[in-house]
Amino acid sequence: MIIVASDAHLQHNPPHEFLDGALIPIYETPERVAIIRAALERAAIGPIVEPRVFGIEPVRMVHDDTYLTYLETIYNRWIVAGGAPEAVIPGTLAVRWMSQPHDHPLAAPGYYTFDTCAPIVAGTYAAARAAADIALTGAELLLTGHRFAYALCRPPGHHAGRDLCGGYCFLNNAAIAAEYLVRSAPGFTCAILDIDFHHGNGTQQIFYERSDVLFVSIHASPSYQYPFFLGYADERGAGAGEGYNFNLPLDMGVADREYLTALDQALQAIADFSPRVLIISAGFDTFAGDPVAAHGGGFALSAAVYPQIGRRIAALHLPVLVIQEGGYAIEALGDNVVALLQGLEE
Ligand code: SP5
Ligand code: ZN
Repeated sequence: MIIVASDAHLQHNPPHEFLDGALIPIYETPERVAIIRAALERAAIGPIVEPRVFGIEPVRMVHDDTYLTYLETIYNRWIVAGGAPEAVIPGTLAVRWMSQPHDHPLAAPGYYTFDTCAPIVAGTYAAARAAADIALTGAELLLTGHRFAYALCRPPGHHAGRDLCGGYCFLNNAAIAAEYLVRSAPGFTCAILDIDFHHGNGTQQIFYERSDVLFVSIHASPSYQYPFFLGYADERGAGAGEGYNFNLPLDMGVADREYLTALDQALQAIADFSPRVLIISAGFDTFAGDPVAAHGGGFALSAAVYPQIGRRIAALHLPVLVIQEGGYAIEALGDNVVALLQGLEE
């Protein structure tokens, strides 16, 4: 298993997020990557390689130019306009009947952000671009014949839409990799299986009207969990994409057995689609006691479930790119990542 990682994420280190009405130290920290890397090295999972630099084009295939310019420039513009230097966090949000585009540095964050948990600092855009390069490098490894690759992306991506950031996500790494793969040859297809605790609202939006990328997500039901406003079972895709979006929302407190039942349903849908490659949006906030999932009610998965998830995914006999998303139970995060990857390779 080849691992793709870099230190570029260190530039993205906001001090806080505004979570459920409280300004708190951010859960999505650089330490997450350090802990995962240490566990990968300890377990000797495979060589760790630096990402190749792909440039902006594959990113533009997923995200709007105006949004990319926003991400690249907002921190400096925000500071000049009097915004707090700690991080860009929107105050006024563009919603429903008041959603005119706005370019004022203190207003634009409310147009391009859907929550208060995606703080932007000076290095955020560079870090997010490096994470996209990590995912793209993983995709390229599959195209050159590798069966498995692991993209250690930070910041994560699955909440980011075409022109929206939120939930610690700025660029949708999995979507950028999927788009790159399906463009690599005519008729190429890709499935994305999202096993982060939270619904991958951004990935769903990006591919909602597409039949070449199947999106399947297992997550806490939006009836009680973030991102609340998307991720229900009746969202099945639209237009040409009808039938190519599959959500499996689960109840609070779900444990290994129920989770694996949902996983088997997800894997059956992927087998029926029969894609050329599979991308896993791999979050580990499904783990019992994850502190972010605990806000509102989490799952109760044990450490023993992650190798089983890996084994069941591997049984599809597809090339697999694992892309890192969430996971905030720091003490267990590295071991859980290793467990999933070892299960895949068994
Ligand atoms: C990549 C990733 O895992 N992002 C997760 C971001 C979640 N942040 C917000 C969580 C808010 C939970 N509040 C729920 C309260 C329900 N009563
Ligand atoms: Zn998550």
